[in-house]
Amino acid sequence: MREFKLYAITGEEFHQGKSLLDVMEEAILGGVDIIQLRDKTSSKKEVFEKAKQLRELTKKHNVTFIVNDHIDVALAVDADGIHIGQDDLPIQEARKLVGDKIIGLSTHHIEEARLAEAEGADYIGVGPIFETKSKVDVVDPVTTEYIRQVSSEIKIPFVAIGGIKLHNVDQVLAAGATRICMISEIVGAEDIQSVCKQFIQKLETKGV
Ligand code: TZP
Ligand code: MG
Repeated sequence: MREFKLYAITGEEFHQGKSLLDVMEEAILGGVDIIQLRDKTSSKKEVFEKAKQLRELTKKHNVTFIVNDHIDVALAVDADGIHIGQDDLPIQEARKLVGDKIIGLSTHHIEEARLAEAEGADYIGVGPIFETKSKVDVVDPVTTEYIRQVSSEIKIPFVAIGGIKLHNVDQVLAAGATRICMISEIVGAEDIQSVCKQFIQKLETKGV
């Protein structure tokens, strides 16, 4: 898959009245290089409509586009990939459906990371690093210790997620993360572009 470092996920409950497209375009202009549509409440049809719009936006800006959960929607809009969790289809089955599209998998433990790599995930999510209110069924924070484990052992790309803010991202980078993913800190920001640029600067300062 194409290299990425700043990953934004939609979270419309944080969008402060701005449209989904405006929020994600601001994030892209701020330097986000991969976006994910994550919508746990809308109907399939609504998710499809949003995915279609985001596909167009990401094409225009040459940014990678991932759909959470809905493999059929990802295929219908020709997204670049899907993101699934531990309770979704096994990787091998998802692979049969999506072919060479990107498959990302959320992991919370080194055993899950090892399995994801063995089964052919293209990248893994590593988290939640800190406490977060953005995910309802979230497990306890895995802490930056899990980042250390993954960065020393796992070869496929990984992205740190969960409760990451400008004020704590240094700990995430110090533990070995070179890719970071946020919902609320980016899409809920007053000035989204500025927040993204500050994250990019932090990544660049660490030599990423
Ligand atoms: N997966 C693990 S934590 C999380 C997801 C989707 C939520 C991250 O949201 P935030 O607002 O960046 O903490
Ligand atoms: Mg899922």
